[in-house]
Amino acid sequence: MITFKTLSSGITILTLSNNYATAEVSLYAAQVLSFKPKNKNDILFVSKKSLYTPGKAIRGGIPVCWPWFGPHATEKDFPVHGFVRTAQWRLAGMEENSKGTMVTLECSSSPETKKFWNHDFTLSLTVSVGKNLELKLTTKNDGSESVSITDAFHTYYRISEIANVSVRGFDGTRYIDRVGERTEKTQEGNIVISGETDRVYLGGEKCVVSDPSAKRTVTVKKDGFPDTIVWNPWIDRSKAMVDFDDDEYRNMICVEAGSALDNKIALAPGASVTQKMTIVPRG
Ligand code: TA6
Repeated sequence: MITFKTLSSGITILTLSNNYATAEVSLYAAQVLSFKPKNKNDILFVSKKSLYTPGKAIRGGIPVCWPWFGPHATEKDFPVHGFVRTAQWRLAGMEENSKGTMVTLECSSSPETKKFWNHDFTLSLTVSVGKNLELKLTTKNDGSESVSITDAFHTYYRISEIANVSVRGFDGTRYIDRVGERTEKTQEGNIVISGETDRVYLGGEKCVVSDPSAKRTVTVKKDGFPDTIVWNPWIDRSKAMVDFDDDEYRNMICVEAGSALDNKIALAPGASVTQKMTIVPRG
């Protein structure tokens, strides 16, 4: 079943529910905000101080960073993580079958997007809600010149307590540490967080976020996203964010499927690329 509600700010939220799970997807930003397997707690985190205001990013769920990840390479005033996480998308399709419930949202170039990125494109996101949550992002270059993008599903997971959580799957993987001066390092063992963390892991097809206190693991599989970004703002950065409560860093971790930094995706005129992330909850 798919139902709609509109918030006082004008943002429309779709609720997708079936025998397996319930999920919420905002049409503004095409952002998945909630994924609750039947009779279980939410897998995703949204800040209680999040703004649901057109023009501002929603703090949590799965923001779509596109067509650049992080700050713009040259324009300091351009939005961080691109412009589609603050864009209105349109509903392009809905489907229900025995495996789950799907919606497809689309966003395309306009005079507004061309202020930041002077190219013609169609971006389409299919969200499938079943036992797993699957997101499929297709970028199509509608212009007559080649383009290149970086992007990410900036996924915020809800966790019981940051000190008790680990991320498996990166032992021996190189990463760029983005806290302070950028440095390249190699992961040894599981990732555990004990301070501000902002890393781009260069490789790995799948990882597992393990939260023993919540008796839960979440496996993140990806296809077409070479990188995984792991972020926790810790104490000082949490305090500096207006849309994030001071203590909330304890109950979230971002594990993001991305094609970031130097992993640019080039698209010839008329070409398209599809990238996929699947979240498999257990427990
Ligand atoms: O993905 C990690 C990151 O790029 C961090 O550097 C951090 O700033 C975070 O995203 C959040 O960015 P935002 O623009 O949503 O505040």
